[in-house]
Amino acid sequence: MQLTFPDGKKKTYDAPITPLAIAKAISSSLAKKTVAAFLDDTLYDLNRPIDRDGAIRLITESDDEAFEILNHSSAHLMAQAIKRLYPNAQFGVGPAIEEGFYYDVALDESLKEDDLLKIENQMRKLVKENHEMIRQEVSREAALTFFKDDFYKTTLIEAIPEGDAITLYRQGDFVDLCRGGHIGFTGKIKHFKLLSLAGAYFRGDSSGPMMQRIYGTAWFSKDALDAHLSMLEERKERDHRKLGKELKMFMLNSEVGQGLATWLPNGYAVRKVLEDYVYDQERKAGYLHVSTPVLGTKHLYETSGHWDHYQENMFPPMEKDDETFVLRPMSCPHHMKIFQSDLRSYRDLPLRYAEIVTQHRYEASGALTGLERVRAMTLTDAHIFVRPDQIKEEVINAYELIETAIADLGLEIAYIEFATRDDSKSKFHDNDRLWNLAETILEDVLKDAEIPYKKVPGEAAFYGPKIDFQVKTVLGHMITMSTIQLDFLLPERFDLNYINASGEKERPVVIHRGYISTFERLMSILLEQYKGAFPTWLAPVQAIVIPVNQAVHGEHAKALKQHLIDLGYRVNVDQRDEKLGYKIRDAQTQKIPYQLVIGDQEMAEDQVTYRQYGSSDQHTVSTAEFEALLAADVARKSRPQ
Ligand code: TSB
Ligand code: ZN
Repeated sequence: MQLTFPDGKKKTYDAPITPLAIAKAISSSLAKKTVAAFLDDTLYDLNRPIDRDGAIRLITESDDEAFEILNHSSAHLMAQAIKRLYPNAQFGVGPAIEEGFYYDVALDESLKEDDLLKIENQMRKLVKENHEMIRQEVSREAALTFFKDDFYKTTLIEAIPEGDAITLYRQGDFVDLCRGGHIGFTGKIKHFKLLSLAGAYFRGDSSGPMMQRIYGTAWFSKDALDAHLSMLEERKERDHRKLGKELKMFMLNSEVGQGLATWLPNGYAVRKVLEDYVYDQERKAGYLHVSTPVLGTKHLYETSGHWDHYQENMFPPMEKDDETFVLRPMSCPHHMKIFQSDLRSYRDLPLRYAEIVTQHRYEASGALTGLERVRAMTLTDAHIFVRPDQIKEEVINAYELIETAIADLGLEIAYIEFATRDDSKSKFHDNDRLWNLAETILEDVLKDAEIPYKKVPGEAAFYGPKIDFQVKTVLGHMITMSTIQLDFLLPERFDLNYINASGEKERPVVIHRGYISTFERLMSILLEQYKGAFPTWLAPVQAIVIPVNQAVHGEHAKALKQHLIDLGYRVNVDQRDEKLGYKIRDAQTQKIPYQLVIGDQEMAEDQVTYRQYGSSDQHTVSTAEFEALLAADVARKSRPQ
């Protein structure tokens, strides 16, 4: 048997050899770090003998694949521990996931957080016992016989395609059905933690039994585990749902309805700044603002094709008198009607209609997440009607407008997704000529403008391909924010025309543009990004005036507050009869950017003593100086100082 190593060297062996033995022969430190191996494209467990020729690549702890192997093995380790503690336990699936692993368990009793510690301790015992994880290939019949009393595993075995190998893994007294890719010995799993419990349907099927899912995570070093755990802590702290509640930004209430967010005064203050920003930037960039209804006739949405291709995301129709209405999931058809409402000449184009659009989409209840994915949303939308020769310039204009906004918001574009169609027929309109045209043009624009992108087939809108701007939140979570979509279909379905230079009718092309997403999604991103401590231009309350002594300085403080409000700032005054220190701490909890303390000197000299959020430094300046400083802070938006 001959193995070829990545450096091209070949070695001959006279007997089957495990990846561990191969590593040991090279060095003992390599053996310690080796996790498994690839023989050509087949993954070999650390202790699975290799008995044929091929290209060998050892996987060590620092390789991308290693984390998955460790975590998959940890799921087995956890199952073994559970089986020891609860001999009647049965198991569904237990895969490695992006940040760890889980296993679905069927138990008579329902587990509590405390039980996780118990299971974890049992796992540590099994690590000490250092069981070898032994792979065994078996026939379908043998597998079914082995698991004959186990509904879950027999169901899983039956789902394995005919002809595929079936393998069992044994570690001590515990045997599991598994495709493999293991670390060979329980003793190699050292740094892990069980994290949480959830309910999960067996194989995700809501008509089947409900199981208990246990999540955990395993790492190769204590430092890596600790770092991950503190990241999880930080993520909890930054969760926009938690922050939104604490800072009284928005409300999600089941009586109002699932996925229907209510903006409270603080949240709306932020949203209004963003609305004004959008309006202003668009006005400067030549957009025309319009306003259209949240309902339309079902017929309007049949004409556009939404009814055929987007119906599952729409709320059901409403009938009244002789008309049938739908709540709009998008505004495009309304904007098509605006274009159609007048005679258009080639000189009128591009025509850029922008609107802050409230729209409704039926999202599955399981998909709803705080403000990030809702059912009623307000989009910073636009539809740009162009001549074919204007497509490129307008896509680039839209791109630049979005790029500026993302920077103004202090966010970063992680990457651009170029979403095209795939062959799933019902999702996309079926005019191949228009599809190919739109995809080619959009891709050419991206290439010409040297905008790097990632192609994702199947993610296009039903009417055309799009480029989606993916933003990465501080926690590493990717989220679609802005979008530019190229559409040849809707102009055709609405029979839109303009008169060209030779007096003939021509078809315009539409660019759909989502500017800074919906306010709901954007708010979720911003809350997490800033941990609720908004930069001054966005903060719901930008400054709070705090009199040292309410009886003496209260009136002056109130007048200063009103003066700053009149200048256009959002300012409060704290007129409670509380100690100064208490009021300052309270302002800090509300994450107000500026605290302005007014005492005798400030009152006499027309000064303020200010302190910024997160700092204990105090500065005494004239009121006029403070105003200039505030103006400069607001003007730079979220860009660094
Ligand atoms: C840009 N017709 C186009 C429009 O002209 C359109 O609606 N495109 S979209 O379907 O991609 O949606 C635009 C943006 O809305 C998305 O990029 C995303 O940022 C945001 N969005 C989509 N669904 C939701 C949702 N359920 N909750 C919150 N925001 C959403
Ligand atoms: Zn649209």
